[in-house]
Amino acid sequence: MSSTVRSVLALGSNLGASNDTLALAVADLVESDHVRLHAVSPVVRTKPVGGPEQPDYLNMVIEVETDLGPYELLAHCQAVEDSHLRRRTVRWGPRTLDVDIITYGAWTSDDEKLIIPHPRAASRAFVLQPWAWMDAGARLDGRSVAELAADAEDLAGLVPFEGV
Ligand code: PH2
Ligand code: MG
Ligand code: MG
Repeated sequence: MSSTVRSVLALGSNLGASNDTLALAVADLVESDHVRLHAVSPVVRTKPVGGPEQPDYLNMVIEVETDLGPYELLAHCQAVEDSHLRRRTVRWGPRTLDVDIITYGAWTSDDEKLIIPHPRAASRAFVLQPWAWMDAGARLDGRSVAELAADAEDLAGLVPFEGV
């Protein structure tokens, strides 16, 4: 890989064998010659935020190093979602696998297809808390990710994943 960027990806699943799906998805994401795994967070169990009544989620974040452009990385994440039978029906509805790009280096975008940093990440403990555990010095929107996590409304519904 020539010129590379560090990117934080958030993974979530609340349908099917979620822990297996997350593990396979991380492997699928970094199997590409264009993506290297840099860091992995713990897995957390979280109460659903928004959407219809649905099962609890398992969430985690990873940091990758990539020479893919942001839209290429988005297509790669969506291909991994599709390979885990992701269906896009209900917004914020239950899903086998969600892979969201949270940050892509220092790059920012307001494009409707790809908003970076992720527009809701700064208020979501299910992204922020595993991220803070993975990288204690991480910052988002000029604030510490650990501090943002402490302020997030959904923090109370988050527990470390203790197995099935
Ligand atoms: N993803 C959503 C909506 N709500 N809630 C939790 N706990 N975890 C998620 O990953 C999640 C959510 C939309 O992507
Ligand atoms: Mg999402
Ligand atoms: Mg998504």
